[in-house]
Amino acid sequence: MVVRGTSTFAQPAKKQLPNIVFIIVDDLGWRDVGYKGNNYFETPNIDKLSKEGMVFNFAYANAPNCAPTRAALMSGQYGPRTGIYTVGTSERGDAKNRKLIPVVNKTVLAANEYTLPEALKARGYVTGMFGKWHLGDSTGTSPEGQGFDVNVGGGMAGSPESYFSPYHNPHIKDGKDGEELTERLTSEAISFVDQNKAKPFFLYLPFYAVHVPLQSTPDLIAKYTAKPTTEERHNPTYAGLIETVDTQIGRLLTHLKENGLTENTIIVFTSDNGGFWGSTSTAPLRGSKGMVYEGGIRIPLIVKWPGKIQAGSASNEPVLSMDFYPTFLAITGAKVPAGKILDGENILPVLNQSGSLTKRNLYWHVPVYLEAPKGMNQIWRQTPASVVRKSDWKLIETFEDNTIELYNLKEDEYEQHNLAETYPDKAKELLNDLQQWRKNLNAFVPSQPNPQYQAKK
Ligand SMILES: [Ca+2]
Repeated sequence: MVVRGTSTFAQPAKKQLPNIVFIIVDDLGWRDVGYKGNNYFETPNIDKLSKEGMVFNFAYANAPNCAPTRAALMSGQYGPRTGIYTVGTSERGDAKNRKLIPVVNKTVLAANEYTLPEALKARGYVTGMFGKWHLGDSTGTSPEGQGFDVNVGGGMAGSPESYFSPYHNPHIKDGKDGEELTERLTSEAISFVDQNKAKPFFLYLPFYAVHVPLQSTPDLIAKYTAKPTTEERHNPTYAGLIETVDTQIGRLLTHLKENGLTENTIIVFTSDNGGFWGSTSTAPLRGSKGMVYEGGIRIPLIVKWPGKIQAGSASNEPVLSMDFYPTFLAITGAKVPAGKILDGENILPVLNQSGSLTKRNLYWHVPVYLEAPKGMNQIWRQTPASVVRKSDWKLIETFEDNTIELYNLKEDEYEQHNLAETYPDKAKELLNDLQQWRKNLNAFVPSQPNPQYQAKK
């Protein structure tokens, strides 16, 4: 019998909806954290978080660099739908070295894109972002235009001009000289929590750290200069940046605890691409930021939700940045307009260990050129390519010479043995999947020769 006037709905009341805190550290490599066995960098707060939630061993960024991953996170879609494939122009490097004409890249997420913060806001969430946006800076495409009630620091910039005030950032008022940016963004986030703790809130905390320019305080640089280093991890300034991020995450989590918000808050900790070659090492994975090998796309990921996600658990399920959009819809009951396409999958069954995901392929489409950083001793980090991961298999199709690489990630996590000729049927199967996926999404494939190209003699 239904009694009128009493609440018998399964849908949680708005004040019972879980808060969401989404922390994304820029360019943080998959092993730049203590809980992954790194003993040069010190991340005690992040390590503690890893014991309180679920750690993902095969979390992937949607792209090997910043803007396209953020576009996927906010839109819930693959690159061919948003048109955001890279940072800035796709015609990086020297024209005479580019065999093909790459895709024309978009740098702004379309104003009419129904974003994750818009969906959560419509569900009754207060939404705030503190840090790097990188997806637009005009009416409709700024953080405010895409669903954030509060924005501190977010515009088109992909990196800070300085980690110390004055920041020269039009979206954040300078503090006293020498104030540190990561600490300031965290203070702003804490104020946001204080002002909105009675309501459900979505706190998006995309730190500018640990992206270049590498800057830290003299005491932290001195501390890490004095530490024994390894061949791969030797940059004390980068280590200082990481420690500052960790300290500030600890401060935020303590603040949530002191305000009784720990139990009803989901915490996500992740990165937007693999570690940057100039700052850190992704070894023993192959490649680094900007490349489609595992080192360029594998990222740390922890999700904590007391009572719902088992503390100290781990998952080998491959997941992508864009999976959080449908996951948060499932958790909160937020809705999207009819016709809105979401390419990701709700990973709640993995998080609460109630089931498994569909047998899906993961795709990356990078029809762009990305030059190698100075000192890397190669021309390109990445030439136009496409990738599919199917179960333990990963196929990379590179368009300049139509080369195919096939790796078995279970046997060969470090992508050392190209099995394309050993298993031609498997290569064909994955290539067919990849080509069909590109066709379904009407993805641009570079094929026009670049008239400026000069073949090497
Ligand atoms: Ca990045």
